[in-house]
Order: sequence, then structure tokens, then C-alpha cells
Amino acid sequence: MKILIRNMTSPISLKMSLFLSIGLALFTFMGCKEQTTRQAEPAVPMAPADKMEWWREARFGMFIHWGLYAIPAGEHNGKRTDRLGEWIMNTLNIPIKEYEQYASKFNPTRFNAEEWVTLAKNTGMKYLVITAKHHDGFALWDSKVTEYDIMDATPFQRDILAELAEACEKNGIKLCFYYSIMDWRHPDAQGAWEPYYQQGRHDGKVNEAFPNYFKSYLKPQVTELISNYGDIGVLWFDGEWVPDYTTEMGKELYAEITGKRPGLIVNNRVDKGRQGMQGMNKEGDFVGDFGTPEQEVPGTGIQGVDWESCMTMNDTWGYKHFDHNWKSADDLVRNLVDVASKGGNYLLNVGPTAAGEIPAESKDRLKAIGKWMQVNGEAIYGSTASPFEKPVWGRYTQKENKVYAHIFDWPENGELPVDATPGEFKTAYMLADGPGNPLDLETFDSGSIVKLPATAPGDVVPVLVLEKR
Ligand code: JFZ
Repeated sequence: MKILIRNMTSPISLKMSLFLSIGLALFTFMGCKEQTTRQAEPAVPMAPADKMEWWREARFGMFIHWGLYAIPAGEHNGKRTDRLGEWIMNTLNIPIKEYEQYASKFNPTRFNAEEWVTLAKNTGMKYLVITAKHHDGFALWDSKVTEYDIMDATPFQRDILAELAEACEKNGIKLCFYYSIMDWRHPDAQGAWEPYYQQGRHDGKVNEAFPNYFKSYLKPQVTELISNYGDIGVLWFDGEWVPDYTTEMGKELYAEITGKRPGLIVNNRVDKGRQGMQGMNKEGDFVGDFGTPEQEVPGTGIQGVDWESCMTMNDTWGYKHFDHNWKSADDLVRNLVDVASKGGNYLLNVGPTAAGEIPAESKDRLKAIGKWMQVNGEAIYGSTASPFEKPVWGRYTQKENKVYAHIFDWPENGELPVDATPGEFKTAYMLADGPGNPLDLETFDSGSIVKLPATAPGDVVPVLVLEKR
């Protein structure tokens, strides 16, 4: 199974995935230490002990990539990008002045915050992460530090984040913000040799004006995001790989954010140290509350580390009108289960159109996932990584005194071998049928066998509950 972007084709992608492979290994290795050290770190005020609780309980969220790039939708002046839709400014070398024109055309009159939020809710998602500002630098909210935002630069003039905040509050969904550190438009945030919206060549040389952008633009914007939109859940940073951004800036930013809002969760991309995980040589020389891996992790998860896998439904984050390479709803359910079985969260992306609509293909898939979650959500919410190695027939999750067997491949003879210490489980039943319908459970030295109903239920991934004594 592929976690995350299958065709990450940005110029930095190769380097990034290399960093990440090494990074994830180190991350895994350092997991436990990292937590104890963070708690002992006096520079950062103590976060509430249960800061991660809602996030671990949630397990499933919606990623929304939305911005000016929804207008070209992958095609500018008759040229199509074969890469990510939200990278079009960079990929097609669109000059700043020319790209800015899209702002005057951004008028998503069909945007309805309540609709998006209830869609997420009905899918069984518990939080929503929206691109408040992506690499192109355009702000979806009423930002006081720039005119390049939804209020000043577009005919729409509605604060998208404010409307989402209200709908989220009403529906019990946690609102979270993605914020790109890299900014292709701000004059002080350009590459040392040439603007980042072009190929972004820098040869490791830094832009001396960048600290000014960091101090007088990035930080004030982040302050707006954490101050004006209620009880937001996560700040999801990205674009930290530009050489101008330093590990000191990341630490400073993390300390400031958590100082003001100790309960706020911040992803690890706030820290440069993550990108150069090789440089993460000192114990605890790393900030951020959860990892953002992009690849398979061990069958029994990464102990002691919180992480979240984000994923597209097709091959782009931002809307592209000609990308029809959709994953099936069944695959998406299996991905969600796979991630949960390894102890992670699943952040599934939608890329709304310039009109403000989530594509029908995405909605159909979300509805199918929601149907599965309605019956089987218990095996996902608040679950932790599988206690056993990955079985051939599917995945496990666990919670309290229950182990959940997620059956990808229904056994032909109806007999499902499950790992267990002898006598570990007292009953087995299908989650869809309830404990009133127990199944035969035979225990051997090496495990147990459950006699499943002869015919597989129609559900894409039927879930078997194994209750411990
Ligand atoms: C970044 C963005 O560039 C992209 O547009 C999208 O928003 C995605 C969610 O995040 O892409 C990345 C960032 C990091 C890696 C790969 C893609 N990485 O570490 O391998």
C-alpha cells in the first residue's frame, strides 16, 4: 500500500523522500526519548498532559487544499502541469504579477462551510486541516499584515476560515490550519539566486531578508491564526525545507505558539531538524508533536510516537480538472484501517474547485467511507496499534479489552486464524452483528481460530471483535 503522494514530482521530492526515509528510521528509534525530553524541557511551558488526547481519539481527519490554484485547476494559458495542482505557479514558472491575477477572479460563490463540515462529520472525520496559506502565499482569511488575502484581493470578500470556524464549532469538528513557511510571493522570502516560484535554485545560499519575513509576516500571520478562529486544534506547517528557514526559527516558533496556546498541537514540519534528521544528533533536539511520515511503518506501529499519514484521493492535493486517477473507496477504507492498525492518524485530502465545491468523485468516496465508519467506527476511534504482527488476511487494531480483526480477505473455509496467547479471548463476534451473536472460538497453543459466518458480509472490510477475559 502506498501511504501519501504517489507521484510527488516537485523538484524537491527526491531529496525529500531520502531525508524522510532516514528521518523516519531515526524518528522511530528516538521515539521514547523524545517524549521524556520534551516534558523536561523548561523553555517550553508544560502542555496539558492530555494535549494529544482528542487527536489520538479522532484517528481520522479531512485535509483541504484550497486556494487560487483551484482556478487554473492544473492548466495555465493552455499549458497543463503533469505535477501537483497547487504547485502550478512553480511548475509552470508563472511570474508573481501574472499569478496574482487569479486573486481578482477568486469568487467561490458555491462555498458553503456547513456543507464541507457536515460532509467531514458524516464521513466519520473528527478534524479538518485547511490550507490557510499554501506555497503561493495567498491567505484564505482576513489577514491584517497583507493585502494578498481573501478580503482585500478578491471579489469574494468572505473570511473562509471564520465561516469554517463557526461551522466546525457547531458540529463538534476540530478546525486546524496548514501554513506554508515557504512563500513564493513575499519579496523577502525569495530564494537567494532566483524566486522560489521559479525553480527556486539556491545552492544552499540564504536570503538575508528572510528573517524579516519570518518576524514581520510569518509570525504575525500565525498569531492571527491561533488568536482569531476559536479553539483550533493543530497547526500543520510545511515548506520548511527552504535553506533560509533555520532550526532556531522552528524552535522559536514552536515555543511561541505553545507558550500562547499550550493545548495546540504542532506537526513536526515546524522544525527544520526534521528535514535534516541526520542533524538530529542531540537528544531532544527536535520540536513538534507528531510525525508526518509518507511511507509504510512496521506492522505493530511506532511505539511512543504520534504520527499522521496524509493522502490524496487522486494524484494531486489542489484541484486539477483533468486528474481522474481516483483511488477506489474500498482502497481508502483499507488505507484508513492500515494506518490505524499501525497507531497513526489518517488525513484524507479533498481539493475543492474554484466555485467552492468538493468534487463529486471525492464526495462519493467520502460517503462510502462514512457508511463503513458508521458500523465499524468503534474499531478506529481511540484505537491503538495492532498487538500482533500483520496477519495475512487483514489488520488488527485494539482498544481497552478488545482486539479488532479487520478482515480484508474473507477465508474461503470460514475459519479465521487469529494470534492470541492461549485463552486470551473469551468471545468473538462481528462488530456489525453485536455481542448478542457470538461466534465459535477455538483456542490452541499457537493462537485461536474463529468460525466466521459462511458468507462474507457485503461490507468492504468486515470487523471481528475479540474480547479479552
Ligand atoms: C507538501 C506540499 O509541497 C504539497 O503541495 C502538499 O501541500 C503536501 C501535503 O505537502 O509536499 C510535501 C512535503 C514534504 C514531503 C513530501 C511532499 N516529504 O517530506 O517527503
